[in-house]
Amino acid sequence: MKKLIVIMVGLCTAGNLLAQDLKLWYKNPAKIWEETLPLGNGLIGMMPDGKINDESIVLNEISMWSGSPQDANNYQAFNSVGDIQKLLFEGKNDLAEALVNKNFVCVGAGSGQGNGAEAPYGCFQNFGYLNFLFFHQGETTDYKRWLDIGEAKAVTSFKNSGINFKREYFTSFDKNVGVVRLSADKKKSIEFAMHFYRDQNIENYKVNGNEITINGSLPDGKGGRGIKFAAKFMVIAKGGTLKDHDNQIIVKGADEALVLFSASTSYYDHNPEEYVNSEISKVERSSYAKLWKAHAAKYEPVFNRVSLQIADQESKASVPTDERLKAFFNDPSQDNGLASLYYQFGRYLTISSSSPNTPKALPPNLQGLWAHQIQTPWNGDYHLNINAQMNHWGVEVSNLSEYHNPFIEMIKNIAKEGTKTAKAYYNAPGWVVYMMTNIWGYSAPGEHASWGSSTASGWLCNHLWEHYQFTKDEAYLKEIYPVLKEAAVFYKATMVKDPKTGWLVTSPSVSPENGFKLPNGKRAAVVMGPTIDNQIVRELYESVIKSNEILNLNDEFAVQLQSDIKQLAPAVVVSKSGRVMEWLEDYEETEPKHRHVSHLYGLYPANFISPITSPEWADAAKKTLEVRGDEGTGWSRAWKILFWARLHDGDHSLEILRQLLQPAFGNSTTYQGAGAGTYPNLFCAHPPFQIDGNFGGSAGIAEMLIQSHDGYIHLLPALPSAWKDGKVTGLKARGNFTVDFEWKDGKVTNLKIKGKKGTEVPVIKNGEKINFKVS
Ligand code: FUC
Repeated sequence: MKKLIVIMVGLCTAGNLLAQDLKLWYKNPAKIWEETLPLGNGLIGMMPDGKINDESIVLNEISMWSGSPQDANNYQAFNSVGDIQKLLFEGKNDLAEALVNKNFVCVGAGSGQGNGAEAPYGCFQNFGYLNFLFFHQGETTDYKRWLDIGEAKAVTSFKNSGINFKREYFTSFDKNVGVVRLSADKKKSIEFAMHFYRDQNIENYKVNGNEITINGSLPDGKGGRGIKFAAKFMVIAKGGTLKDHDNQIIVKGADEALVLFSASTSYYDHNPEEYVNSEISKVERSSYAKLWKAHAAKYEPVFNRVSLQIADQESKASVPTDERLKAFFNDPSQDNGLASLYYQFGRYLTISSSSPNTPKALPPNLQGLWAHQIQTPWNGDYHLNINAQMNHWGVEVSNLSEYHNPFIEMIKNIAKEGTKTAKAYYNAPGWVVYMMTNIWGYSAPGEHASWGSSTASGWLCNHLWEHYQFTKDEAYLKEIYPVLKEAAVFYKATMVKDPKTGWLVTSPSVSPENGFKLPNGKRAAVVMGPTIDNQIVRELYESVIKSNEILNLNDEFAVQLQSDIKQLAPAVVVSKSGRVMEWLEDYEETEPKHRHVSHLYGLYPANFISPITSPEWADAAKKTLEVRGDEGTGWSRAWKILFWARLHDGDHSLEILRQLLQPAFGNSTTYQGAGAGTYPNLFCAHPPFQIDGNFGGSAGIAEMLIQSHDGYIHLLPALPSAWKDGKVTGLKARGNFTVDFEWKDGKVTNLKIKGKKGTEVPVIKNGEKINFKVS
């Protein structure tokens, strides 16, 4: 009887708070790259496929970039800007666009239309493959492979000829090395041949006893050599025999083997060969246990800053991840655990694809740091009209603030290059960069007006400011103030007065990357004052004005901005159809369901549009989203999760999370959403793989649980009805607060806010505005 009551209670409640489920796991080896499991320490990456007889591990190094520094600015461009602006004043956008394409784009090959591997722009590329041939002959049973994101470790295990084999892989967060341990429960069972493979640009390949060393260099895109790279592999076998043969190391009859891997490039201003020798020498005498302990001690405290449990009726942890994806797409309410796993996977990818404590660390690129091709899609670069930004949307709220730093450093560097671009295109002071960059500091516009002529400098400043908002670090704010200010200096110097409205607007520009129909029936993309620019410039001016106040700088320039800001276009103009206008004119879009929703920049990441502070604009944003539709490429879906979260509609956010997690098995490239979703290894499918959707989706889940942009710490602002009960610890709110709480039946319980002791902070809890004492 007692048992029956317990079961009944179990059925009646919303679900159980189960332990965090932090494993991706599969019953079969990976057949395609998008099934392999990503490991990385921010510098190097490994993706094992777990094949039984011929395992291949895709290797990466985040600075593996071809190309070289180039000046792609057209220093004559400023001579045309007046004519372009005049044509725009006259409504001749098609002619203005032709002139932009002629005189206002980059010089030279630019990004090589996204195929810049051999151009000066270059591309991020695969490092190579570590290939194993194992000599298993019997039948294999009990096969399983997994990635434990709580430990940052992958494992393949199976039984062959009655012997249990285990392969463990991790990229250490302690020393910069990759580690593979091959073991079995019967002595003398470890037998394999191992070699390194890369089909281009290898200059030396040496096998010597238990070591393989390689080096080479990548084309600089100007007919010479650019980045130098090197790698070293070492096999340490227990028992058995080891010999080198041809390009391979062959191990027979060993009890166990440890494979160590180090890779680096000259990007870091060191000799990569010396570097890999030194990294391997630091670990070659360490036991696996010692290596593991040092790795865990560095990784786990960072990962464990946040925990998330969303209650489920029953755990689905025993279902393989690819099958869970399919089931989630049918009914997301049956597996809340997958939503929290996906959230934590985003945090895992952040920690794995950037190394904030390393000098010259790079931020995650379009693929994080994982690539299996030489010519990566869109050069695996840093696209600045949504993608590189989205890669950082979750870092602050998800308690990984220092993972913003490599991006912030990149912004500071590109700001220096961008002073040349401001001169070249407008003969203006300050700095500007356009919609893409690379590790070489590219700042010029792209090759074509329709996608290459939006400025990104203002949007990048959003990241500088948000980092301050969350950390409240005034020393940092002082450091970045000149970067914010000089970005504003550029806009102030170059904006023009729209003759119709009298507003100060950017010109020329585009609303990324959408176009419209002109009254003469022609299509165009180039305009003055697209809504996104109006919002970005307003936000930038506000942050300069506020920084000047906070830092007591008495900067006359910030005072001038106070009058300029009054002349800017409003952040939102509502169209006759009740939507947020994308341009100054109420044009008909060429693609009404375009993946970019740039005119809602003011809803997220900025905060001009809010159901609390500007409900009419929030209604217009809702209408805009309804017309734009839920579908889209991977990152577009992720952005829409955030939009609906900001509109406080958790059920709609969850519906789009369902679509973001749509099982994706193709890897072609499409723009309108066909094939978009999530690959079996939980990588986001644009398609092809693009990591922004992972980071955006993870940020979206956080935004459903906490928001702090409206002057309140708003708890559960967009809780889906399926997420009845749950518990979260360690989320961050603006003001440098750390927030833990539980919720039951949608109501917050057990709230704890850590921060400056004794302060009272405005909180919205269960729909009520209260002041909460910080502990
Ligand atoms: C932008 C987007 C594309 C793609 C590319 C890398 O140009 O419009 O969809 O994500 O970046």
